[in-house]
Amino acid sequence: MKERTLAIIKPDAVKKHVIGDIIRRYEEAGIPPIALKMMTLSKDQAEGFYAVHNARPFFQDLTTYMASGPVVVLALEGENAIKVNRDLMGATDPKKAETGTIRAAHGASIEANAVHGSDASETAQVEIAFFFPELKS
Ligand code: IDP
Ligand code: MG
Repeated sequence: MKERTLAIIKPDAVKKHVIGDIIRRYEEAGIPPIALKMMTLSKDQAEGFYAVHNARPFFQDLTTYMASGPVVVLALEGENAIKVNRDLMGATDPKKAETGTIRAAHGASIEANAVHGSDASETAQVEIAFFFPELKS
């Protein structure tokens, strides 16, 4: 099924100059971007985006980190885009991520782990609307 997912190239990956490598992986996996923008999140935007995690002990660190520098936000589209992207990303902790995944290649730590990807179709819809309200299904 053709579907959409939201990805974010996080500040650590932007600083490492691997935007191009990461977008190439999306394209080669059949989930090219249909919308993208580079921006620096405010702390408020980062907290809004990660609101589901607001009870987690790392919430303050995570949202400070996500607002620490430019990110690239992308809406990706393709067959099974949500799962295809989660498989491309690898495990949350780059040390546990499978060889060949984005996080294994570029993640610096469990927090600065190179990319975000929606985890289910409901969250994908909410997350795409958060950054691309103009994008209609
Ligand atoms: P995911 O990005 O693989 O879906 P989530 O559990 O949804 O992982 O966590 C959201 C983000 O919060 C992670 O990508 C990572 O940046 C950060 N994070 C998750 N667990 C930890 C932790 O134990 N310490 C610090 N940051 C974490
Ligand atoms: Mg998640």
